[in-house]
Amino acid sequence: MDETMRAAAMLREARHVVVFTGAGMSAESGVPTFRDDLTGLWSRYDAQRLATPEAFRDDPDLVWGWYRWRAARVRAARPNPGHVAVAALETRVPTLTLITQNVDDLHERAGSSCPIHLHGSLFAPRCAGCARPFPAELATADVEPAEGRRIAPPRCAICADAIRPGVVWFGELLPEDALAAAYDAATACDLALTIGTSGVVYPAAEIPRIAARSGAPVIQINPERSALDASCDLNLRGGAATLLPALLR
Ligand code: BJW
Ligand code: ZN
Repeated sequence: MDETMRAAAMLREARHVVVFTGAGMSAESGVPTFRDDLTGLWSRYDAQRLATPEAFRDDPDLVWGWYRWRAARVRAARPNPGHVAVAALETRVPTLTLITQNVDDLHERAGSSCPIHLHGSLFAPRCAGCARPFPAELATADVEPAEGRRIAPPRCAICADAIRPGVVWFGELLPEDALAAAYDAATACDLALTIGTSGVVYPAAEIPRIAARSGAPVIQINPERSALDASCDLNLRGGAATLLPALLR
């Protein structure tokens, strides 16, 4: 039996599946990953200048403009057949917990019911001062802003502080409830699927490792080697948009 067929058979038997996704899940929708050599965001941008609280404090217009550009790109993108397959899987297994590191909304748009967003969302801006949510529609440009354009963030109507993207930057804590729910699911599941993540950003990268330590087989979908290879029982080398639909056939 080839590896894809073995993985499909394991999925059919499973009672509680954890699906853990990273940027590679949305790559075939045209959303850039972070660490891929040529197309990854961090090959063109300095993470320290864009994805830290210090970066936002030092140059809010640069950071806000960059996130507006990314949000507009995601709005123009569509879920790929991999997202659709993950949503379909939810109807086939008794319990499925979808845990994503992605800040896009492509899982939701493909029909997944309530993904756990470990790193927040491009579409949930909030006040940097008082944390009040800010209406996303007032923060999203209709037209994709030019890449690299500075845009001044809107101001909070209550405390006048700057509005910031509702994502988790380096050095910030992950949302406590989301992380706890993810850890619980990883401990309880009887099969985990890790898709399109390099597995180097913590604490999220613990999720498949916790599943493995708890005795669940872990299947990885990634065209390249990753830091998670050694924790996985099956390493399926290929893109999410091709392999995931094949697993459900
Ligand atoms: C395909 C494909 C296709 C391509 N199909 N696949 C323990 C050890 C060391 C460091 C730390 C540690 N614990 C904490 C840290 C510090 C830090 C960290 O992890 N640093 C390491 C990078 C060294 N973590 C944090 O700071 C976290 N906070 C925290 O720990 O708080 C406690 C604390 C506070 C103070 C001090 C210390 C601790 C927060 C992490 C937040 C991460 N935020 C980002 C940005 C979000 C906003 C935004 O989008 O701008 O989240 S960084 C970025 O990386 C983003 C992603 O969610 C995350 C993971 O990336 P992902 O998804 O894996 O993407 P890539 O690009 O890396 O990989 C893509 C993969 O897809 C590749 O493998 C491709 O091959 C594959 N692929 N095409 C399938 N078609
Ligand atoms: Zn405020």
